[in-house]
Amino acid sequence: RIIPSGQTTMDTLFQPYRLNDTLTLANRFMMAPLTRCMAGPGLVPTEQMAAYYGRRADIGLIISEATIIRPDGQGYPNTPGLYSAEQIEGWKKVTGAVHARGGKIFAQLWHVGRLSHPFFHNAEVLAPSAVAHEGTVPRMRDLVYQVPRALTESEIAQLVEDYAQAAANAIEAGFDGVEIHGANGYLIDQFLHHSSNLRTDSYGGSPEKMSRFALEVVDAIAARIGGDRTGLRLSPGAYVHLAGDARDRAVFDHLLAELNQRTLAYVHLGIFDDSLTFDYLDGRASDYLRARYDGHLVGVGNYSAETALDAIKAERFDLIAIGRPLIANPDYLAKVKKGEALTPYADTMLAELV
Ligand code: FNR
Ligand code: 8K6
Repeated sequence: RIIPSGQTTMDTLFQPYRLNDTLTLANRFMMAPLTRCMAGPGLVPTEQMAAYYGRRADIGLIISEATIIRPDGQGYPNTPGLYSAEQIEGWKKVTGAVHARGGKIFAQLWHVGRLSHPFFHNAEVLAPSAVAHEGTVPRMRDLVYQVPRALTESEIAQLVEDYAQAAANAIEAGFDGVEIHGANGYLIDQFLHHSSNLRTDSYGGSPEKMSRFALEVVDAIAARIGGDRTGLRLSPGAYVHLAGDARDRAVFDHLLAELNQRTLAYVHLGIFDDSLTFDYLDGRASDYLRARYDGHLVGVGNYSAETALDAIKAERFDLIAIGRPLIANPDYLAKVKKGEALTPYADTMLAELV
């Protein structure tokens, strides 16, 4: 019998993948975190969200939509939270639906920093430095981003504690772990880039100091729930919400060397298209991470199952996160397995949780 070569090689993606002693995934696919702005009153996850995630439970590891750790971390309407008892109860429906179908799910922990707006919480907008992001909140064009107030060191300590508490809440809500959102120009990333971090105290001014907040969050969460249940998303190449600077490279060089001294579940690139190249990274952000990070690396950004397989065979990364195709195809995995055509993604699909 002749086995079509495409099918046998595709098997690589469908084999179980061991992350660590705690977690073995059913396959190498992850669902990329996808903000859907569909949480209910009190930013509580809904039954519809539980059904939406449950339909995708065949994916090796689902990363939830970004979920705010406290009210002033919000930057978009109806994004879910993980700081109230009601939110924890709501998430139990989601994790229950995924686990009932044999799946695994991490919560992505989020604080948007300077990309917040008092419209959402009536509080101050806080960030590493008093530097505004120029522009307006997407889909809420009347809301102009403000000049944030620079965090004090004691406020930073409180934030670290709030991340750790949200991680503990995630475990209480039944999540298998958390992914720290350190990417895409949000709070943690704002510390890691020179254009948004002008501090001269122990959180800015050198690669070590600029990395400090990210590492404190990693360490506090790992101490609370275990490094084996903790992932981290990073955008070493600035491509959205902040400007890149050639000096940022030294920050990520330092951060990744420090991460190699720790045990995490994985590092996940944050990007929309992995064909993007960055002068100061000498190419693609994924290749830069691969060269410096020793642990499991998750690739993402405009990949099909076929191009992901090629990249994994070339050892460019270990796992593949799929975003937009999974919005359009709840049955993505079954379709790929059978070689069926996928429904193309369109932005209009964001209006509904299919
Ligand atoms: C995203 N992305 C994203 N990233 C993240 O870290 N947290 C999030 O909540 C979101 N939300 C989000 C919403 C929507 C509607 C889109 C399209 C994207 C980025 C996402 O995880 C992924 O990196 C990109 O979509 C690229 O992967 P695909 O879509 O090309 O497979
Ligand atoms: C290049 C854009 C970078 C965006 C970063 C990720 C944030 C995602 C925000 C997506 C918003 C989706 C809103 C859906 C609302 C539907 C309302 C009908």
